Amino acid sequence: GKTIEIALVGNPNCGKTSIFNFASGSNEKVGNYSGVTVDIKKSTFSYKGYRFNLYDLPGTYSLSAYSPEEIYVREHIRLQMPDIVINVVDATNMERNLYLTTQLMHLDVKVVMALNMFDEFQQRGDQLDYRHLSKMLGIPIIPTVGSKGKGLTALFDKVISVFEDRAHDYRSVRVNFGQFLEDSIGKVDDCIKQNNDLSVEIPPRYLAIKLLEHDKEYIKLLKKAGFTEILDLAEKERDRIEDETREDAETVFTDARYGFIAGALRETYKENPVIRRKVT
Ligand code: GDP
Ligand code: MG
Ligand code: K
Repeated sequence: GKTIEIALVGNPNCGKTSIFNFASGSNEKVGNYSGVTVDIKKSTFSYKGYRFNLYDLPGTYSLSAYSPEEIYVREHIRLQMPDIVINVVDATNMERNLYLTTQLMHLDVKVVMALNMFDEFQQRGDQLDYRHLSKMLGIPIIPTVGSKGKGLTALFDKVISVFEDRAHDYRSVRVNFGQFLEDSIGKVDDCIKQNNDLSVEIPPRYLAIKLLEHDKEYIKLLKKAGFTEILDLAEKERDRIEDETREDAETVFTDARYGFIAGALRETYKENPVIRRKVT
């Protein structure tokens, strides 16, 4: 049969290891990830005639270059090139969890979302039109309860169908950063594309955004490889953004991502009007 390489990606404590354990029949410890070393688990099992190679990656809130976990996850995606990323999302904490999703959307990888903690979400009585959200994100969404193994059959069926769907355009939906930022992204993106050897390894638009955000690791990588033209242009465009907005460029992009998420949730999410919870 065919082999599908799958990476579990999500915030800490969203249920990745629970899903991993249920799927693989293993007995890894669940609980807070607090190690200094980045250690990942791999499991291989058969499902409906496919061989699944499943990786349980460390929890991350973003894909910036600020922590070893974040660098590990994005390097795993860049170098291992999983066929499918399962983005595990805590349904009780959509806004924060979707931040990582907006980063995955630019990585040119096929994503299937496990809308986990769905039991807790339902107990709250909130409502989420996840089918609509799925269309807005361009990502299939399957509700799951990782700790009980619920929804995992539907999740892995979806993994197979997305894997087999050659026509599936996983680049169809992207965060639109608005004309001002898109102008800068476009220029850097074009410059990267002119260097073919670079754009095969890292999706050009994703790299353009990261360079504009002053991502230390990618800047180091490009410096080492001698791509000064790209770096100079990115710096010029970053200055333009910071002069105009009077903010740090990374903050500008972060705000734009949260703006996109807020817009998507405004259209799809309704809090239970009866129960008013205390925000902690
Ligand atoms: P990870 O950090 O993403 O690997 O998350 P874990 O799998 O370690 O889960 C964190 C905690 O959430 C554990 O106590 C799990 O038992 C619990 N958990 C995982 N999935 C669910 C779920 O769908 N519903 C509920 N109620 N708890 C869950
Ligand atoms: Mg874990
Ligand atoms: K954990």
